[in-house]
Amino acid sequence: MNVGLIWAQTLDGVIGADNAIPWRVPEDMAHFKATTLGSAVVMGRKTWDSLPARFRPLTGRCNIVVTRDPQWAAEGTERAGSIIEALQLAADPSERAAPATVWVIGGGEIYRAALAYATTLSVTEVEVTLDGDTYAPTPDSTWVVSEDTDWQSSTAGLRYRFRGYTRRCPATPVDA
Ligand code: VY7
Repeated sequence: MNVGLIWAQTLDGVIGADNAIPWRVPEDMAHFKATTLGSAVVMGRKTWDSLPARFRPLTGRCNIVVTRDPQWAAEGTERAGSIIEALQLAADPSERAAPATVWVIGGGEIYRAALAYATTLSVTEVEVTLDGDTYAPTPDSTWVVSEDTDWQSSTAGLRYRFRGYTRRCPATPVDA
């Protein structure tokens, strides 16, 4: 099973402020929906809370929510106590078919914990600078850009571009 991380960020790597996305780019929401449809999505409990109630659970996707609270439950979701547990749950489902890809959809704490297990990153860069309290993880040199679009203009005014990354195998020293 492929593990992907998908996020949208400002030029400085801000992904959130006060538990919300501090810009509006409808084309990115459409890209997010099209990319994740038919997959399992893993999110942290704060990201679950940030979704407007009418959009929860995200339709057409298996919703897995990570929380340390063993009592937490919400209709249409599966609960996991850690990222590892969430990925295992996505890979070995008891009541449904295993999806080809699991998309980790946020937020900051979950992206940082999931980066080590990921094979793909889908990053939308929004051409804006603003203050936030939550940041995207930083892909290290094992990540290579596999897709890079030109800047596109949103109907909402801002420009945005899509960038895809895949992991190359880490360079290890040759035996002596
Ligand atoms: C999160 C919403 C937030 C507020 C209002 C509506 C990339 C995005 C995310 C997460 C954009 C969101 C929504 C949009 C998606 C709809 C449901 C309503 C759907 C991410 N690149 N962009 N995000 N929804 N992780 N990565 O806007 O959601 O998919 O059905």
